[in-house]
Amino acid sequence: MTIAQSAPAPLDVDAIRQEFPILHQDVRGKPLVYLDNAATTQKPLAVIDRLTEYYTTINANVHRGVHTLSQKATDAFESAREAVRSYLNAADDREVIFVRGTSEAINLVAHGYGRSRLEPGDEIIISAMEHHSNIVPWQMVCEETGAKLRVIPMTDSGELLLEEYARLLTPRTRLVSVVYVSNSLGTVNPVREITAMAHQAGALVMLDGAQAVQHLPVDVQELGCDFFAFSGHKLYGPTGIGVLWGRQEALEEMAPYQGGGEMIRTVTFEKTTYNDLPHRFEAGTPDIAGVVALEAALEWVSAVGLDRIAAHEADLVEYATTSLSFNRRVQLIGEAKERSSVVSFVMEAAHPHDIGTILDSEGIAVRTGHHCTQPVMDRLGIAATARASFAVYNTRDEVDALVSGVNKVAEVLG
Ligand code: C6P
Repeated sequence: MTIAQSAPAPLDVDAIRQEFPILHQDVRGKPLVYLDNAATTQKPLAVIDRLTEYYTTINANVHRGVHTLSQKATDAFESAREAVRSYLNAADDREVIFVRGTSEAINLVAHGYGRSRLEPGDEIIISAMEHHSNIVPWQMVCEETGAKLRVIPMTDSGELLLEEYARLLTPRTRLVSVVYVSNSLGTVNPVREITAMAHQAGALVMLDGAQAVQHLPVDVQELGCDFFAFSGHKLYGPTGIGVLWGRQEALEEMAPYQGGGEMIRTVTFEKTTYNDLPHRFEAGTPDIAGVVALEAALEWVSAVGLDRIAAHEADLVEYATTSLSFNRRVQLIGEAKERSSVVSFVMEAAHPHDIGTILDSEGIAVRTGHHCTQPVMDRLGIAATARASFAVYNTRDEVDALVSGVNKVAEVLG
């Protein structure tokens, strides 16, 4: 097969943009250029309509009623669980736990696994480029149990040092939790290798997929990990809904995280017995509308095609990287060989906050700050970066607008 034959067909980005009403507005008198997609993506009409349809036709509580609406809501809810199973190629839909987002998914594992399995002297390994959501829950659980946190170091260009990781793995290692795609550097980590090495040492593996599922096809069985977390709102879905996938045996070993309705089988004042998977980890009324609309988001992404999305975004990242490099005051942060959809940079004599403010005056939305990865900033000796992050609806014209905006920053700040 030639390269031309195997390359995915290009996207009709104009048509895609028509599906995102929010993009068609002016901000500060200029057409909105939304480049803050790693924080949250905008939502297509298919997702917005599904939310409206849910609330206007079948809204009721799930798993609780014999009445028709409750049954329809339950069917829609469980249909979304099956859609997530299929999206991740999980073996069984009981392995799909609905949570609020990646942060809650990691907290669930840290506390559920930590409380039932960790002992003083046990070790958890994370990496130097974790989001705070994949640091703080482990620190909390280490404090409670006497386990120790170990950190895989990284290079200046933002790549994990696997030989150091190999040295950190010991018979005391219980769990390795690593980000698949870094939100502040864009690095795509070699998670298959990381997982295989952890398993050889007898440790479980959790992957933070918050910045992966919207850019790369994810097959949890092929990755071989034990837990995988993602947020719906970074995948063109609603805020407030996310997923923890866990291998059935790994989930079975965990203590429940929160108590309440739905997660129980029987309750007396003397003793409670717990429900089966997945309900054991879903206490209380879930975000039913969010779950139902998440299915619409997965359908939408699958219809566009992750291979075409990835190819389009790779073009934008390369174009942005090259174009920004012409400005000698720009220094790119994060230059790993494998990267995805994030371009982080600093500028000589310009604080990232000022870069963000001046870009906003041009209608351009980027994120500035430490991106909830303070240890990454400390490691690189910087306080913050400006970050442009891309989605399927972004265009080369928008990259041109970003580059003009950055040139204006250089002019204004002298
Ligand atoms: N990163 C960003 O602008 P929640 O907030 O639970 O949906 O996701 C947390 C999270 C976990 N891991 C990674 C790699 C992430 O990027 C995020 C969220 C956003 O980069 C908000 S800080």
